[in-house]
Order: sequence, then C-alpha cells, then structure tokens
Amino acid sequence: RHRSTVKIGVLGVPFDKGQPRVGVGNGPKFIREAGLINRLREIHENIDVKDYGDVQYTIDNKISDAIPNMKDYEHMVPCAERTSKSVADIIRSGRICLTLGGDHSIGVATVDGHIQAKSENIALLWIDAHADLNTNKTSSTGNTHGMPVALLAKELSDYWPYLPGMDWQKPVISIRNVAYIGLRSVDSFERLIIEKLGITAFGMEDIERYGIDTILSMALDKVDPERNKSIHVSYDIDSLDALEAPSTGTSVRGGLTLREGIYIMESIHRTGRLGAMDLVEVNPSIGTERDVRTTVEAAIHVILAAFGHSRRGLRPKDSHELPLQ
Ligand code: EXY
Ligand code: MN
Ligand code: MN
Ligand code: MN
Repeated sequence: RHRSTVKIGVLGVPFDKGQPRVGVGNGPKFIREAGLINRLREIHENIDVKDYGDVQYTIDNKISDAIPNMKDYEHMVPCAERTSKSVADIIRSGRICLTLGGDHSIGVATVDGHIQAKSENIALLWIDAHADLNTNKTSSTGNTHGMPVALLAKELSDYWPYLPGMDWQKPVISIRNVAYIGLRSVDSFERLIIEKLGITAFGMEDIERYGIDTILSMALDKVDPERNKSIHVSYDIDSLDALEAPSTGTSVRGGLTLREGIYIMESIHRTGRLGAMDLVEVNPSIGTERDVRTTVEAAIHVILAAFGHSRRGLRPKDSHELPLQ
C-alpha cells in the first residue's frame, strides 16, 4: 500500500492587533525558524509543502476606529480581507491551508476563505480555552481575538452593527456546524449564547469525564454526522495547559495535555477530510527562552500530527522485509 499525497499550503498571518500584547505577530517567524517546513516534508515521502509567506496589508484610513468596543478595527478589516483571499486561493489550488497566527481574530478570515473555496459544507472545530464568541456589545475587553466565532455565526448576525469594510465577509457558518473543545474560560454572555443556541461545546470537565477520543466522535457526530464535510480546525495554542504552552497571551491552567492536543489532530488526519487548520496565539515575547521553545515545539507537534506524523513510526518506504546481513 502506498501513502496518498498530502498537499499543504502554509500561510503566515503576523497579526497582533486583536489583543493588547506585543509579540504574537512573531508567531509565524518562530514556528518557521524551528524548522516547520522541513519537518513537514520529513513526515513521509508523499508530502508536498508550499510556503506562501506572510500576509501583508495596509490600513484603511477611511475606516479608523469605526466600531465602538472593537479595538484597532481599521487593522483587523484589511488584514482579514487579504487573509481570506489567500486562504481561499490556497484551498482552490488543491492544498490544505495551514495558517500560522497571529492572534485568533484572524479566524474570521481563515474560516471565511475556507467557505469561499468549498461552499457551506464545512465543519468547524474550535480548539480553545475560550469561546471567542463576544460581540462588541458583550465584550468586556474590546479585543477582537475574543470575537471571531460571533462574527462567523449566521445566527448572531442581527447582534452586530453594520461593519464597514467587512461586506466581503458573510456570516456564513451555521452555529450547528461548530464544536468547541477545551473550554475553561467562558464569559457569562458567551455562556448564555452557547446555551440559547445549543452550541456543541466540550469543556475540560467533559474531556475529564469521557476522554478525548469519545469527545472527538461526539463532536463529529454533531457537526459532521454524515462524515462528508471539509473540516476546519482553528487551534488556539492556549487550549493546551499553561505548562504545555506557557508563551501565549491568555493562558489558563487546567487545560489539554500535549498528548490530548496531538491526539485531536491525529484523529482529524485519519478522517482524510482536513481542509484547513489555523495555529494561533503563540507569543514568543512571553516567558523565558525555554517557555518559548516549549510552546513552539508543542505547536509543531500538533501541526505534524495533523498532516500524518505517526507516533508509532512509519514502515520503510518500499520494503516489508528486514535487511539481511
Ligand atoms: N473572553 C475574553 C475577551 O473577550 O476578551 C478573552 C478572550 C481571549 C481570546 C483568546 C484567544 O482565545
Ligand atoms: Mn486604532
Ligand atoms: Mn482563541
Ligand atoms: Mn484562547
């Protein structure tokens, strides 16, 4: 049997304006410098990786801080538009798009790009300590990295004011096609939305109770019951425990182990339907040098699992026999 070709397009989005801490914009640089591209190529011989570099944008002066309680909105809008276009182009060219953040506000754009390329038939797994489900009216911080899921959800479109410059973005995903895994820091209005809309949400206590393998089948049963959708995994590194990923802006203790975090992506890889993955919120300016290394390595392990790296090891390329002396 041979391994089928896995085609990957890597896109960096060094965006940090969705939250207040400097450094998260260097996530793509640090992840690449830790050898991501070659380590992807080493997974097996049928991996085809193309690096598309980083998204560039220029801010739109016409928009300046147009929306109350959405900080640096005039930065978010043009970056999101460029990111969505790039993601859509990469997926249309037949590659799985791997986006390196950057803060999680870019999730609006990556999911939008995925939907533009594949139409509505996508399932979204949001792996995060947080629900990222605030609108500008419910947010207590005004940080847009806490808002992407609310911007994407069809069911919440009436809760937003008109968003200038965002006309290209349709609130396209039905919240029925979204599942959270890893939640443990949810604001009270977010909790209310989750309950009112019946959003599939597995917090750490559910993972404790059922185990990560069962949680994944439960999540896919809800968001992809026919097992035929293109899967988008938006992976916030703060889903991992603060000990596993210390270099991130909003770390929360009591999170996923790296083993659980890797297992999620191994399982998604086995579906053969991963369409796009985001790896966001790695901030190399937080913590010691060792913390940064720990966090970047955790991110890389999770990514390698998504594209077929096996902890069992791989059989030799063309041989089923051990070499004789
Ligand atoms: N819920 C809080 C807020 O809206 O500000 C914290 C959001 C943190 C978002 C992180 C990246 O996932
Ligand atoms: Mn501003
Ligand atoms: Mn997040
Ligand atoms: Mn988070």
